[in-house]
Amino acid sequence: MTRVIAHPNIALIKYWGKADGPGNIPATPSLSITLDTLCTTTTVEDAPRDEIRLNGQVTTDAKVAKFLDQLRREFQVPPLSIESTNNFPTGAGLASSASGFAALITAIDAHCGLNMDATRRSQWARRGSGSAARSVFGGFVSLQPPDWAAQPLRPASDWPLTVVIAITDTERKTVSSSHGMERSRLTSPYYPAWIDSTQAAWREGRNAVEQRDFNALAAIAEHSTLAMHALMISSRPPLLYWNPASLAVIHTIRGLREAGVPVFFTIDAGPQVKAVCLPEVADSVASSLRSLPGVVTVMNVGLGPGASVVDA
Ligand code: 2P0
Repeated sequence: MTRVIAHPNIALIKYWGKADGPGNIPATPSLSITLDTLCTTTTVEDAPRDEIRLNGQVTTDAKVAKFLDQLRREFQVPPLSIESTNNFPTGAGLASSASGFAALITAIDAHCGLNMDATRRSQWARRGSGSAARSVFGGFVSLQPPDWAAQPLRPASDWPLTVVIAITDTERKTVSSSHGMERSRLTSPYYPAWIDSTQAAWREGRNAVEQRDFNALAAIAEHSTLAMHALMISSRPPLLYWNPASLAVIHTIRGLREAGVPVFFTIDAGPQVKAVCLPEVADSVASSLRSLPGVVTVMNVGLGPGASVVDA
């Protein structure tokens, strides 16, 4: 039996769209922060046949089945019982597939003695889910060409930030990210502009992280979020993930920053809004967001480590 913990990550420079061809290669580079507190715990053990349990329920997950098929084309992997539990809502824009696949490949690698280094694990995690490549590492992480393995930029301890997560809906999303990306690629008139502009945004984000320049990171991260959602909204049919509470949170965060509070927002393929801030303002940001109508829960989380084996 091998048990692994991995944390979700939040992209500050977003990935939305895939390159042509195999390997689940993103069309654009991205940059993220790995969280603490929220986690996926995955346990694998030998079994007579594959069995997957997610949050206590037996499931037939097509993405996991495809992942195992691909892995078995290159490695000796026996039938496995895989049990994966999230301590946060699954499939609701909180990056459960990122922590999920980072945990899964780390657990299988350790359990079956595949001898992968972190770079190889990141590339394999990416095949399961693009954003999962980044959850193999902690702190500030970049995912870029040419090898499309994630690279750690700075450990969490180098630049402590707090992420105040405003949950506005805990339902599973109705369109998966993979389908949403394909829809945007095929139907949005803005898709070419998105592809053209993301390289420069990624470089700007990387420089801001290298220099620990909060205001520069705030400006480019909010721009990346809004550009991605403009792309989503301009798809046909539209991918409109925000609800009224999401918009109220955006306006509140913008108002706080105009008043000098070091905080910015980021939003993924769901209605939750994450407020990234310096730790000293986190409690006051959280109480501003908690009082907004439609905000169900607010959680403060820090930056955390990469995927690791906790029990073998
Ligand atoms: C990201 N997202 O960079 C972006 C921002 C959501 C919005 O990566 O198809 O689950 O499995 O590669 O990684 C979510 O998509 O998609 C995602 P697949 P994934 O974090």
